[in-house]
Amino acid sequence: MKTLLLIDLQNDFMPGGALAVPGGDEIIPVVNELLPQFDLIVATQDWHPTDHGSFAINHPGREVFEQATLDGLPQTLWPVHCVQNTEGALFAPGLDTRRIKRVFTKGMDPRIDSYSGLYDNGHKASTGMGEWLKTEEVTELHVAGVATDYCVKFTVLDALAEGFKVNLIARACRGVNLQMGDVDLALTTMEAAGCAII
Ligand code: VGL
Ligand code: ZN
Repeated sequence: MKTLLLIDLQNDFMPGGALAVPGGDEIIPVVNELLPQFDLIVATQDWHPTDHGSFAINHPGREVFEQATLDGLPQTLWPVHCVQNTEGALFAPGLDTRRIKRVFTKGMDPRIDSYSGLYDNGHKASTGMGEWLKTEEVTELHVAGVATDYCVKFTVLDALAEGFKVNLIARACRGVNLQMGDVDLALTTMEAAGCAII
């Protein structure tokens, strides 16, 4: 089963969204064009409650993009984004979702963030994605989506650690680059961990 994993292609990560990823909309047509090459398409959705601990607004006196601590882990404080059942959490309207077989939501526990599509940032709870892919006898993944330096990176690293062969489709990914060079660093980190950047 040639498998494509789409990370967080949601309105809030598109230009004009609450946590816009520069050029995020440019990859939608690229992804649509890739779909026919795959037998199985799986997606993640960032899916936060309003009281989520990654939102700066839930840390009185703290600002967006500051560093904080959440559940004992370093945490970037984000604008309110991808709140469950809101417009911003929906898949980008141009994305052809018809062949997405499963969607795995993440980030529902207010006490911890979940960049990876497989586990929360503390590796305490699984989303079920890795287990499900294994029951489907998937051994290799192609990954596309946003953000290269957050959810894409941590999904790739967890998938590699779970024993999947992972290919990152670079032209179908975009990053935040909160600090200059973050995307390049993410690519280097994924490659060093065994991911093929294609
Ligand atoms: C993401 C920051 C916060 C992502 C999600 O999809 O990369 N980044 N929540
Ligand atoms: Zn989030």
